[in-house]
Amino acid sequence: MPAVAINSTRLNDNLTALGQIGNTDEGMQRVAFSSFDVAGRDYVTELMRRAGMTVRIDAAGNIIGRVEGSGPSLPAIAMGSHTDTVPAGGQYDGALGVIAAIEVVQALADAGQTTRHPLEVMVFTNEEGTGFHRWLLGSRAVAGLWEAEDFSAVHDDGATLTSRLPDIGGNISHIAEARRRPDELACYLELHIEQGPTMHRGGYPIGIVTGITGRSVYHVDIVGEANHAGTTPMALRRDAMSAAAQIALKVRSIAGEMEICRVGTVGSMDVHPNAGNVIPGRVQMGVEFRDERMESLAAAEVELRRTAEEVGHAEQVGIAVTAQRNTPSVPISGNMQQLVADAAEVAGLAHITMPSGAGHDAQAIASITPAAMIFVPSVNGVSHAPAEYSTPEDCANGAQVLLNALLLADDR
Ligand code: HGY
Ligand code: MN
Ligand code: MN
Repeated sequence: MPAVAINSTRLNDNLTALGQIGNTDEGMQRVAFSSFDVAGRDYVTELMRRAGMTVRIDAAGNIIGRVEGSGPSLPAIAMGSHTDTVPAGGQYDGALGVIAAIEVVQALADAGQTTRHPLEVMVFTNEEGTGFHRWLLGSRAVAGLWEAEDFSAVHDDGATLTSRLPDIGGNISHIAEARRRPDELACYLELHIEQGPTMHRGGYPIGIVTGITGRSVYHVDIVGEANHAGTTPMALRRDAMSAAAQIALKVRSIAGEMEICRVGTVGSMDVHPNAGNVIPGRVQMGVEFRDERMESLAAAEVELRRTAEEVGHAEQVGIAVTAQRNTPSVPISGNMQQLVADAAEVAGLAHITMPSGAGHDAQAIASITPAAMIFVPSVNGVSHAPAEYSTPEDCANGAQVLLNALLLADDR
């Protein structure tokens, strides 16, 4: 099939328009299941219809757009990503992959080109896991990877997932119907911003992802004794905050000086009663480790639990470490990497192979069909923050490589 060009102006205009939905002075608040999320879903659904797709919502609330192919019943080539953002997030994480996938279908329609394979664009529910702490929620439903903790998930605000799924057109009692069989899909392609500094620093316009990181997440609950900050002698304190501080520093050293795993983060902390003149009686922390090697994540967990034991005794506080989720790392196959390299060559763009330190829907979908990821640079490597930015040219390059990869896959 002759080369087809994406429309860079239309791509970037649509990306900018989506970026206004949920944009506040604290960054993007288009968090899953919020009214901003629903507005963003409505917007991309309209773009999908305009591109000639039939659109349906599956039981997990995933938005599935589809155009038929010219060939006899072939499996679909799927593209996609997510439109939900982290709180105070950026305008490109997820959004670029969705808008570019729609642009690819629109550009083919404008060129009067029909691929042999049917095409599907998938917008996955709650990729970030915000609120329910169950990330890749929609893509894991498509891959048949839901666990008991997904069905019983309760939002930080107390609402059950059962009650919230209908807000985005889902229905938890029919989740099994969201599962796609491997023979329904030929492959899955996801364009995403790098969310790190490598490509921007190295001047590479295209990244070929070699693998997607593993991630282990823990809830650490520290119970000490609330008491008066002014009258309680230091030796008599059972201070949950000083225990939390020691654990937070240990998480950094597990990934830093000790180099047990690639990265470690304490991203959330709830202090009770959170008053300046009260010794905290309780602190709840979110801890996560990431590494491509699952044995490194296991070693990090051993060290975290050992530290909790030690600090618990020293501070006379109770510390409960609960494993919330363990997501396996996923390698991208050589021939799917080659597909992206060939697509970049067609576009005349330099490229670099690299692992993904961020998690992605592709790591769920890879369990049912061959998957590939295409990266474009994040300026200064910033992501999950309002300063997240990718240039219109880089976004257009990524969308063109996505289209080229789709056409190559269609021929193969
Ligand atoms: O956290 C991540 O890696 C992704 O942005 N959900
Ligand atoms: Mn993200
Ligand atoms: Mn993302």
